[in-house]
Amino acid sequence: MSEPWIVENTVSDQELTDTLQEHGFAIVREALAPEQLALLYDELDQHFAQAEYCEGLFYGKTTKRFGRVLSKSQQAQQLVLNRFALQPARAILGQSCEDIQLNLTQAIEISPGSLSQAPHRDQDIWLGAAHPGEMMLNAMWALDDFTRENGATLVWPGTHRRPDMQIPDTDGVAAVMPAGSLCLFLGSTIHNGGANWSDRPRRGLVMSYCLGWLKPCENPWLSYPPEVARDFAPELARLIGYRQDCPSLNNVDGRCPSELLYREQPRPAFVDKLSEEQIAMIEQFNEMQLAYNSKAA
Ligand SMILES: O=C(O)CCC(=O)C(=O)O
Repeated sequence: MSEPWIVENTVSDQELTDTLQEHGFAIVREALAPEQLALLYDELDQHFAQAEYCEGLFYGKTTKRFGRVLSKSQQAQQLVLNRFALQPARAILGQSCEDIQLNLTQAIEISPGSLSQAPHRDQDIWLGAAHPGEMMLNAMWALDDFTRENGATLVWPGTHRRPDMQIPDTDGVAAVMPAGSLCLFLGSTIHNGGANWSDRPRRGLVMSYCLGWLKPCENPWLSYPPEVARDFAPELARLIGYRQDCPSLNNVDGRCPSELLYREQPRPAFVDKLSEEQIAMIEQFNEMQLAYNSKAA
């Protein structure tokens, strides 16, 4: 019998989001068409070959990683917008922000002989942030078949409900899935990269989404400056930070950063973006001032 966190690629957005929230993770089998996977693999292959091994206990000395993936692969740009990742991200994270954003893009190759990574929760990168809701959603795209032997991501179901991080005393569930499948896991879910006991590397691509008001892990504007982001789909450009949230978060000289991409004639700077409640409060305050001034005159 199939595990309850595994769904087919015919799943509805709602069912996928519910599965993810129930278990802290969900696997969409064969989320990519074979042709799309082949193109993605080809685009990333040379970058994996050139990438250096990481340093340190956490990243692992027998693991290769690289970021700035959207500049290296057009297919990867489409993955960010893929409905299986983006819709649950919007449904879950969108409850706590005006708009969500891309947290990082990271390609990961685990070499044969690698030990399991330390179990962790990705949301702990924002040390000390006490937010009651979810802060992050990761989409791990399997570029190779993920197996128990070759280092499939390990996930601890239900750990997204724990108030704090503890090293689990049980085995994690291996996200076993064919290449082209997707493992979604919340930033609050304990997981790690598995040990690779096979004789071939295991490649995966992580696209991570987070609340729009957090500092993203991968600096989006230096990774994708305006001359690069201009060629991205407008929705993708928004996700990497070319947007302004109410009232003025993320502005450039009082204007929305998207104007750096598309507008030859800039709009006026420092234009209010207020909620109806804020407008009503300011109007009331101004009426009070006028009444006071007319009495004093
Ligand atoms: O490679 C994987 O399967 C997961 C890696 C991971 O969780 C991480 O590096 O934070």
